[in-house]
Amino acid sequence: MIKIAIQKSGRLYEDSLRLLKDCGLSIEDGLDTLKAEVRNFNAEILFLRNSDIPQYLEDGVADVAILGENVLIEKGVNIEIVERLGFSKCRLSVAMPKGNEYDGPQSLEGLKIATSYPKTLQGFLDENGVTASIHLISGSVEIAPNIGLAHAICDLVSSGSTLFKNGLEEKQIILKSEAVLAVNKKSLVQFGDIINELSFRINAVLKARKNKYILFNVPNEKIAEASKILPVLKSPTVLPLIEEGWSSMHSVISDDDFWDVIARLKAIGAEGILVVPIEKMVV
Ligand code: PRT
Repeated sequence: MIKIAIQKSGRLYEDSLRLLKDCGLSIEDGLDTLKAEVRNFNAEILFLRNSDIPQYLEDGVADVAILGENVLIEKGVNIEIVERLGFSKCRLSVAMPKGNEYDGPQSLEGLKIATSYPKTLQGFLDENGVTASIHLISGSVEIAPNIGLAHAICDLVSSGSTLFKNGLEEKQIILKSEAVLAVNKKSLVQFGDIINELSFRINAVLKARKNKYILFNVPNEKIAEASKILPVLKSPTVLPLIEEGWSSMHSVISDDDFWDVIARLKAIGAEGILVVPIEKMVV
């Protein structure tokens, strides 16, 4: 049985649980807040603090985990990332009070920078040959410049509204992060089959989320043109309609191409365009 760690509560919790459930794992909603059984998969779920997960992975308490890549990098553990999961996206950035000049990393020379990510920040400073003093704070980093504790901060940013509210400007992105599926390398040897099965299912769910199934009708003479518009997996399915001279075409399109493809199909005379979500996608 493998032990899968996810965040106990916080930004990653709901998306992590939903992903595992979409992969068909039937997770007991028991009273135990530390772990839950999975009825139909050879696994157990451990609910842990996101920031503690790297250590639990490294110690082999958990075999696999869903966690923020930023904490893996900060802890510097030797853990393998198997999948990037596309949620909880953020960046670790240096920010300074509005109006402060910033002409690159050298502008941080001699400054005091408050952060909860000292190792990642130190790595960035070293790479750029900058000497600055790092002030470790565990929460509410963004108030540090306003209370005179630091000249700059290095913290996670997603919408940017926390920086804005505190009169700070994002000056330098140090790291881009998202939720990842990470695995202890020893567990990969011991439980390779189960972990590969989990990774395969996650892949199928993520691909499905990024794509839509599209169906539409076109005059037969437009089939070739419509095929060129569709960025298809192989080639589109074409079925004759009862109405003489018309066909129905089916294909898969990515969310990124969606509006562009629809507009171009309409322009060549496609009608009755239906777009349907895909539950799982195995290619
Ligand atoms: O206690 P535990 O260790 O489980 O979690 P936590 O309380 O330390 O973290 P939590 O739940 O807040 O975040 C968990 C993970 O979510 C982080 O490690 C990141 O991988 C990811 N994530 C994504 C974020 C953000 N976006 C984010 N915006 N984590 C924190 N923030 C904070 C940031 O620190 C700042 O205070 O949100 C504020 C900025 O947000 P914006 O939208 O105003 O820019």
